[in-house]
Amino acid sequence: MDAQQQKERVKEFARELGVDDVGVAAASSYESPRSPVLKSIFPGVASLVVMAYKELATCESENMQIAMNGRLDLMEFSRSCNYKMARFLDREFGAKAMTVPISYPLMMSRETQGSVGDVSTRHAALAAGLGTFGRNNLILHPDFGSRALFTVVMTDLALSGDPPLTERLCDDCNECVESCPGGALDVEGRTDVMKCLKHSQPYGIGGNIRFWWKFAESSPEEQQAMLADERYWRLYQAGSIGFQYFCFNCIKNCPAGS
Ligand code: B12
Ligand code: SF4
Ligand code: SF4
Repeated sequence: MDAQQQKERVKEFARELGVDDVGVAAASSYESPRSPVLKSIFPGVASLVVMAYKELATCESENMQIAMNGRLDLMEFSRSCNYKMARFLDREFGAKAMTVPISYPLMMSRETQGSVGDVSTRHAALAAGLGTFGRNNLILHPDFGSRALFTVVMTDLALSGDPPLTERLCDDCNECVESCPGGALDVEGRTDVMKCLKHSQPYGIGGNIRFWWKFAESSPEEQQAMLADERYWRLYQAGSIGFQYFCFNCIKNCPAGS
């Protein structure tokens, strides 16, 4: 089997898994200036298999439990697809493979502020021809627009890469910018991470630290009241499921996609 036939076999397997779209990139065409160099993670990496998943309509719900549950469903499904794809590459071609998740685990430190992925799945999707950047700094997929999420399987198998898309899929309607509650998209080409986090993850690490700081300085009566407060209960849930998003505006309000 040549590199082209191997790629077709890999794509066929991805579709059998139920993945919505799949693309392949040569590792050398991945460019993400702020993320670590791929070879520092996987010295033999030759190709990236990038899988795309359509976000469910749950992201449109004002009920944030239902909205997040759709994302959790997608994350669980994509984790299984990643594992199966990695095992397939090993079984079928004797190739080494390493998986990259939708989001977590992520390098957490004050320096990176939990905002730099070890492998940027957006830049991998761009290199694999699965979409192009929009005004919301997300990759717009030709069919799913902003409602597309990506996982990556890195492999030492040299597969033939897909051509990058050249079409601009964003029509600059500005809906994403106007509906962002924190003004995180005001500067073109840059998401203000802190402004986004404040609204999209109010019970994330910042909220957690503030809560426990205040708790430590409070009297026993105040502490009791704090533990009975909805804020603590929400922090508890966000922590136990990993994290919880409370904003999907820049994806749900984007009209791109067919
Ligand atoms: C950490 C993280 C976050 C952090 C920080 C994001 C950040 N730094 O931009 C926070 C919590 C703020 C966040 C928010 C969101 N995230 Co997030 N996040 C990630 C994660 C895990 C890493 C991102 C990363 O590596 N950033 C660091 C480097 C690579 O980014 P960067 O160099 O700053 O890149 C920016 C610029 O270089 C610029 N850029 C680069 N090239 C080009 C080219 C052009 C033409 C333009 C205009 C811009 C541009 O755009 C980038 C974004 O600002 C990725 C998954 C992953 N492993 O990649 C998901 C990911 C980016 N998130 C995703 C989503 C959906 C969201 C949210 C909508 C939250 C939600 N409710 O789901 C918001 C959207 C925010 C937004 N509009 O930008 C998806 C996006 C899917 C897509 N279609 O693109 C990803 C890819 C998850 C996935 N695996 O699918 N996220
Ligand atoms: S997720 Fe919400 S807060 Fe973050 S950039 Fe998108 S619209 Fe703004
Ligand atoms: S909402 Fe409009 S401006 Fe924003 S990314 Fe989508 S098409 Fe582009």
